[in-house]
Amino acid sequence: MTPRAAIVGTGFMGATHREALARLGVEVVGIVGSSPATSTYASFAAMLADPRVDVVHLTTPNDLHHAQALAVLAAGKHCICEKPLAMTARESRALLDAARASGRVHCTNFNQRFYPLVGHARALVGDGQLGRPFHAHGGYLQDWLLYPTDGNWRVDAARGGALRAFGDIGSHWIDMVTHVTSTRVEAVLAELSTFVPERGGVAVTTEDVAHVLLRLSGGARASMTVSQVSAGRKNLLTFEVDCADGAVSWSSERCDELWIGHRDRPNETLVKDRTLMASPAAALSDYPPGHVEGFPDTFKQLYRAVYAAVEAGAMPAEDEAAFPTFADGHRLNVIGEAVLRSAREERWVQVEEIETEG
Ligand code: NAI
Ligand code: SOE
Repeated sequence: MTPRAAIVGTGFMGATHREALARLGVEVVGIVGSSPATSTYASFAAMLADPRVDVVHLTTPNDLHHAQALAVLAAGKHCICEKPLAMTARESRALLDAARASGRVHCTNFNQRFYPLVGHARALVGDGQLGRPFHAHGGYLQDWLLYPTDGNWRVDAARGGALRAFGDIGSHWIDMVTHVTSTRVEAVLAELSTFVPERGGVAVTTEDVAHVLLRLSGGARASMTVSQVSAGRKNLLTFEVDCADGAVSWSSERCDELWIGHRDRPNETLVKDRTLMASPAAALSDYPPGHVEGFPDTFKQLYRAVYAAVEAGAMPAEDEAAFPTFADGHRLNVIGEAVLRSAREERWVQVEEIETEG
């Protein structure tokens, strides 16, 4: 039987998840909003008690993820939770443990790695066609919090987490780059800056900008710039990976192009064309060449992978899953705490240092 879904949250992501599920033909049997007017259920608990619901999508503000995801798993449902998975590494560890114990399918919503040409970049690096990865650089820039009059629950540490720009968008960059290079972050050196110290008369404690140096497994290095105060940059996610025999570079503003750099011959630009792309990246493209597949398509591709596991009836081994799991979400929370400590103590912090503290 085709699995059925319920969605918690009716904002930007609630609508985006719903649209992606509609495109896949997954029935959404109900919605839980923050008020009766936006809900089809009497309560969150009533949704959990509904036997028709197989998979719950959590698209609520960050401070609600931990309690809601625990309840979803305890109710025996599969869980797709928006990023960041939790407010702290302690919370995300508890979620990962609960998810593993439940045997249910668990996913952290790092959708952006599902752009077709990001998948192709991973295939090129993974196949060794470009040689050993030396270093990655790039970032995630936005401008929607440029002015002191701009505000959102994300700015409030109690709702969004102690890290804001890094947790909100830097987490996507790290997920994407470690996915492309098949590496893990081992250590970080971070500087966090708050350039707009007050919003709506309230002092801001979360960062507008994060500059982070990263040591990756296998010896590669990375640097990232994350900002929510970069005028004109609406939602620019970029990376370049420079390898021993070539390079790849991608930008969300030109998401259907992949730049492939060479030393001894002209550089190439691959325009998305599934007939020219390696499997499994080719399967991330449903549209013919020249027909852009963008941000909303990444959600569709992510849920196709997750629902295939749900239909198969078992959570795949986490390192073989075709989608980001709670283990990936937890890892990002751990890296986030390393970033926070590094910025506060002005030193390199090993990710292991945070992990071993539990
Ligand atoms: P939003 O503010 O647009 O929507 C949040 C929704 O949650 C609102 O409809 C609000 O009424 C509802 N809500 C609040 N408390 C609730 C409760 N107790 N029960 C049910 N609903 C409740 O926020 P947005 O942008 O949709 O972000 C939600 C989450 O999605 C965040 O964790 C954010 O980091 C993540 N996100 C992920 C994106 C991605 O690309 N993967 C993009 C945007 C957000
Ligand atoms: C706001 O910064 C936001 O909606 C993030 O929350 C998302 O994760 C990112 O994909 C787009 O920007």
